[in-house]
Amino acid sequence: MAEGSMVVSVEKVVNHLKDPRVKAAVKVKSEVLRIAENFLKNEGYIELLPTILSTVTDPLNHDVYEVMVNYNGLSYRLTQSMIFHKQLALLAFDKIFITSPNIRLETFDKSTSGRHLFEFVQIDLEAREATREDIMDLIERLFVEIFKGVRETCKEELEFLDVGPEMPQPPFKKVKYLDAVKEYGEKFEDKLSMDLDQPAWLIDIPILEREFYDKLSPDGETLLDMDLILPRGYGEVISGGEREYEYDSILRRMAIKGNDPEDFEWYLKIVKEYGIPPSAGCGFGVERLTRYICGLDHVKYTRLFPKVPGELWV
Ligand code: ASN
Repeated sequence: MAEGSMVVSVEKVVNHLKDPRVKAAVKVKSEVLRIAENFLKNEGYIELLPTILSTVTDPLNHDVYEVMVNYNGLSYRLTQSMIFHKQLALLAFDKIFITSPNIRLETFDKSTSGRHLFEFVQIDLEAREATREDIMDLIERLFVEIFKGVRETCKEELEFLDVGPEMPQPPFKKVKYLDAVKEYGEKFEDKLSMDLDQPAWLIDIPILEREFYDKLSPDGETLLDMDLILPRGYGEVISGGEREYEYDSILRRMAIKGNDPEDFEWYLKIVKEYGIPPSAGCGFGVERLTRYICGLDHVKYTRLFPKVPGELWV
């Protein structure tokens, strides 16, 4: 066993299963899922089932341990996000979403962040011809719906947790990444989050701070993308943006980020030979949003079987 890793005892697992905080949070999360799925279907989004194994997955912008699954000599990866499948799915439908389990084998220093699980779920959505503004507007309306909904259907649980989640009040403030750096310094996310009392969009993220697939803005230096930052230290809950969709631009962006085109062979072949449409989308962390609504100090309380970085759970 590597240094810093830990096998969780059976007693701790059972205590977690019986923890009334966990029970309340899991009920709230179940309602968040129901409300989000209904809302998106009413907006014309088609639900896809998740892809778990894939030849291409999100390279991410931070270090995680790589997972390859060897299947009789064929190599698969575990899904870190469905970004490329979302873009390809728009060859079939105009608007799609997935309640998507992601595996990201985070480094052990993330175990105490309160925000990381190495198996988590995001509601991942994408819309053909959409702009970043369309997606921000959709999410703001969705958040109002979710908060309204859980206040009605989870009264008992929210009372038990002693939280009255504050209603989101759109439109959310927009903060440019470089302005946040000026105000709070390079590692600004926690400080910015602590200063907020409503969610805020972090926009115009510099090219090297993000993956190659978010679209370059006409300024040539920042991207047409966004994160949603929750208030009071809860931090990032959404990332998304408009996407690169032209073969040459994608290759240029891969070169800037140092991604190897060989790792994305299938995706690149389809983009080159058939084309994919312009789109925008985002994904929101279901556990992170639930943690915020429930006022909990760690996302692990939002799952019965949480995969905390560095720990072996059932
Ligand atoms: N789901 C995100 C997006 O749509 C990507 C991610 O999870 N990193 O941009």
